[in-house]
Amino acid sequence: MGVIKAIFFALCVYTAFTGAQASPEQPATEASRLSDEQHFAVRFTSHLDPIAINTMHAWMLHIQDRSGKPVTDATVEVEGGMPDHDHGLPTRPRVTQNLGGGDYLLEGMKFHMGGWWQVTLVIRQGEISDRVTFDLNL
Ligand SMILES: [Cu+2]
Repeated sequence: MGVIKAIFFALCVYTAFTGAQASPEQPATEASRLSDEQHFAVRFTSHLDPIAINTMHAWMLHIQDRSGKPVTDATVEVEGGMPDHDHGLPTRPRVTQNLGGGDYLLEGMKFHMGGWWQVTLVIRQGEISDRVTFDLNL
């Protein structure tokens, strides 16, 4: 184990024991949310249910515009991490398929420890760019 990795790990263990209690109640394998500027309504469904630690899996995303019409030409980038631990996702998930009808396949999801995670999708459609954040308590 490299030094950086060891420090990172120690920090995670430390914060896991001293960590804030502010994490959300809801673990979720499915959730819907409006984007920050309300351009999009986004639903994710995890193919892994319940979401298990350290298990690579995929999510299905469904994106609608504010009138409820499926958004079929969006690009999506993924950010995320554990706010209490100050680290990001252990993988670099990305949308690998636009399945049509507003559905997108997001592959490479993995969470390497229990606790409060946030996953943010940066969605772009033409000139519009907006973000939606999902909270998960694993
Ligand atoms: Cu952590």
